[in-house]
Amino acid sequence: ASADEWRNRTIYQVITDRFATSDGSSPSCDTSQRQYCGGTWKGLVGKLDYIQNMGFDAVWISPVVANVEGNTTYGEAFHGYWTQDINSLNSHFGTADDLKSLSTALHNRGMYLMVDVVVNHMVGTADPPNFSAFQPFSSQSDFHSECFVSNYDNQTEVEQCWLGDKNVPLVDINTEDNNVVTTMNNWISSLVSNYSVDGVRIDTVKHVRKDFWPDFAKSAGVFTIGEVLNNETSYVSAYTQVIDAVLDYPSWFPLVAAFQTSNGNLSALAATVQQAQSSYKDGEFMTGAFLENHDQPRFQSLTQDSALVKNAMTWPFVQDAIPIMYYGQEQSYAGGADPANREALWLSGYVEDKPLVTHVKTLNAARKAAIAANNSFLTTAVKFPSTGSDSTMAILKPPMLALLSNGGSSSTPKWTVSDAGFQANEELVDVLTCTKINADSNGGVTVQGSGGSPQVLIPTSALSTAGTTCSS
Ligand code: ABC
Ligand code: CA
Repeated sequence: ASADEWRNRTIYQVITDRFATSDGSSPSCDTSQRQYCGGTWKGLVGKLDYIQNMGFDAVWISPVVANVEGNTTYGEAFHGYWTQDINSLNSHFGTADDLKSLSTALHNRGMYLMVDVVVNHMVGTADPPNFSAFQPFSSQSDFHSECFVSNYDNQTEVEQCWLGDKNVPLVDINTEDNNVVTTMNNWISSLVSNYSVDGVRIDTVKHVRKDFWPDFAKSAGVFTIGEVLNNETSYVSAYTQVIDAVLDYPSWFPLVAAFQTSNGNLSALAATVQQAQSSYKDGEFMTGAFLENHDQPRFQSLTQDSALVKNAMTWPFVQDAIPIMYYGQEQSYAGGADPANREALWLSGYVEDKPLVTHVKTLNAARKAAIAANNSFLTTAVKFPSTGSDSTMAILKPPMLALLSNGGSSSTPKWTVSDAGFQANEELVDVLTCTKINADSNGGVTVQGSGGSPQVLIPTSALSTAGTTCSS
């Protein structure tokens, strides 16, 4: 699928090993041990109802190729990022037919498959690594010579030295070599066609020279979204020129900071978004917005305040980017830094009758309704009208007006938005509670909240066309 076809999607991110087992069993899974816990592609197929019931229409799975086998200083390669052979699949997750069945099962539901891929490195278990264990790059000359990245301000070092350490070196592929380039381009093209992949998440993008990426993305032939782990829009911006999209790390940092305490700075979040809107190739539209992922402590390890959690979770669904949610957030998983943030989802019982499952389901439905009601919703950049207070924030993307606050559960937020762009006296509904209010005679709103909860206002008329939440 093309970048344009991904715009209206919302993505559920899973680590295959931790999402679902083939037979639906629930083996124990101690994250601190960093071992394979038993999740498979077949298991995922069996749990697509759970994902689709929340309203997601795309699934991002962890890397699929064969990895380092056995134990290392940092455990086993259950996460899939320790490639040894790009031409074989990781048999812990199933067979080629299983992966094809996953792709087919998703497509039968109108959902997309996104696969995570690593180009930057192969992974060794000793120093120097055993180059002959790598496929198809099995000679030392296929790699940059050994040096570990230590100065992230030196871009040449970032691109040509190695990540990891001497215990588990991420042996840096020589992506300046023409044979390597051709092999990688052919590989991504086959991977996408063999498994009918709809989109590709590219790992460690900033660790490969920028001009490697356009041909690689073209060879993939589908939507590409890259990981550039940096908090500066000015740094990340350059990568929006070479692949379709980037994960929106620059706004992730202020997002977490804004909502993890009542002292968080909401205007810093808005300011970062505005910088990205004006400096990225397609503004914020071609980015992926997320609150959590497999590399960062879960948000609920930072705060347990249910109102702060709901506000922060709302953000990715009400702004310009493609929303991405990391599995387990809906079950209130609260693991800290890697590896604690990679809990097995089966231990939750996949219970659907839970507040955050309902919350995300409603947010997905509201987004769908907004898309249906305004055919320029997906290309209209969000604005941040003033609200009259530092602890509240308004996000306007017609026909949707999201009202967030970071006062927490014991606060009673109030938003006064004089220029919300609604019709005079128009009837609106907060889709999170199905409570109705009316715009004022200027199309603005004054909203008194409770319990620190966010609100997502949409005109009743927009909801009824979509025949969805709160419409009866
Ligand atoms: C393993 C263990 C860890 C242990 C580590 C040494 O080894 O699990 O507990 O601490 C995979 C696995 C990991 C594994 C690693 C290394 O491999 O998933 O569990 O860690 O063996 C991607 C993936 C990630 C994956 C890899 C490797 C890359 O999403 O899951 O990890 O294929 C860098 C890379 C980034 C990478 C990330 C983990 O490391 O750039 O692509 N993610 C600074 C640097 C960043 C750097 C980051 C790491 O530190 O600039 O480049 O990311 O912590 C902001 C700045 C940022 C700064 C942050 C901290 O602050 O703007 O630049 O980031 O203000
Ligand atoms: Ca590199």
